[in-house]
Amino acid sequence: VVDALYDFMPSGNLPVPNGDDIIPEINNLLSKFKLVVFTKEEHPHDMQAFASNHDGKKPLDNYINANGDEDILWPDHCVKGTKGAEIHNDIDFSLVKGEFNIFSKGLYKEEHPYSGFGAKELLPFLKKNNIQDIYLCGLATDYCVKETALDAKKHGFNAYLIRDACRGISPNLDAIYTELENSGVEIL
Ligand code: VGL
Repeated sequence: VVDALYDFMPSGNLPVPNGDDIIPEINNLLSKFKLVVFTKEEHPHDMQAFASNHDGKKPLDNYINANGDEDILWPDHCVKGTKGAEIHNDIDFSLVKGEFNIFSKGLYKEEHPYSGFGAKELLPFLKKNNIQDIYLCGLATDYCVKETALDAKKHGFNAYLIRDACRGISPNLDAIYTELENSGVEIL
């Protein structure tokens, strides 16, 4: 469950349209899995990916990140210790029959990983648990869910995206679904 966090909900600082529609879908899914992993972002205030930390820049402008790649500047979001960085409270953890774990990413100002595998402990954790199939949902389809799915394939897992339990920032996600399918991610 990728980044089902208050700042990505419709009233948050980086709202994903209808982002809260995924919550009942997630609650319907939680009991079906042996192991449930939630990811969350926990950014410092001085995050380089925040437009507010660049003079004269605004959200959605481009910048060159610490790796030398062009990337997008975002409004301040999921700042560590704020409500925006919390998992939505209507997600009912008690429905998980097996184990659940929470992994945090984006803890350092230089790096804004979109992928859940940006939490470095995630890959060894999944391997240790002999996981082969990863079913993905959460926010946002076109950024963090997509990158997590692509990384899952890269690391040799079977990856399935549960479409109704995701929402995207862009109103048209067709190109995202095509890119994912071309990379071997199955869209359910
Ligand atoms: C996300 C943009 C910026 C996401 C995170 O969770 O998809 N998108 N930070």
